[in-house]
Amino acid sequence: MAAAGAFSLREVLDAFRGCVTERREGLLEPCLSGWWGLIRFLQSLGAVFGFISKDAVAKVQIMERHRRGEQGQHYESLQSMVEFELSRGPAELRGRPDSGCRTVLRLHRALLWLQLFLEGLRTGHRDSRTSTICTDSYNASLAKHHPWVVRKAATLAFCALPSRDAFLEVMNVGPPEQAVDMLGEAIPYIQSVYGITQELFAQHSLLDLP
Ligand code: 1PX
Repeated sequence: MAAAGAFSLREVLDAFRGCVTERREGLLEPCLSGWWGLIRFLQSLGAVFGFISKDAVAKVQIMERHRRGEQGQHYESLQSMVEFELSRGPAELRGRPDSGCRTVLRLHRALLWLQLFLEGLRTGHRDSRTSTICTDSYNASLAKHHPWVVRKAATLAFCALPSRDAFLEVMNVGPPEQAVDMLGEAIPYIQSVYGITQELFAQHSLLDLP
């Protein structure tokens, strides 16, 4: 159990539990709070990850601006956001670098990385290298959307990751076995957020927004 007030990854991953409603709607606010927690965790891992957290912060802030803006009511759920942004016409949507759909798509792709990475951590051996798990998850997900220079910088940063057991330790969920159990509980929620977003974006042909 994490000490009171200490940062624990459990609360972060728990935030993703509240993202999908019974009607399979994706709620934006709990997702964004989950993202803030992940970003804080990433920042605690050191300055080498600064360029990654900076990009994630920028994207979460774009989404918060939409949610707090004049059209905020349309940004309550992923479904209402897609409907609203599509209603403005596909040209407008494809031409906007700060559209909600495009921004969510970037975070959505990163969520696939997270899912694979957490699953790799969960099922890895005690002495597995976190950097290898991270690189494999990255190559199987986000890497195909990134240019060479970003791939290179990301892969270099991954080398700074601590060993698997030390990593499970900094998650601050208790001893490694307890952290592994927590991951087993949390991963399905992340999969569910990923699944509904993938389905929604595929249905509206939004999976390749530039
Ligand atoms: C228990 C483990 C928890 C670990 C938490 C770590 C949270 C990581 C959050 C990463 C979010 C990354 C968002 C990236 C979005 C993206 O693809 N952006 C690119 C495209 O954006 P654009 O607007 O130009 O279309 C952008 O070019 C990205 C630049 C930065 C590099 C992104 C590398 C992503 C690597 C995956 C995360 C690695 C974290 C490793 C630490 C465990």
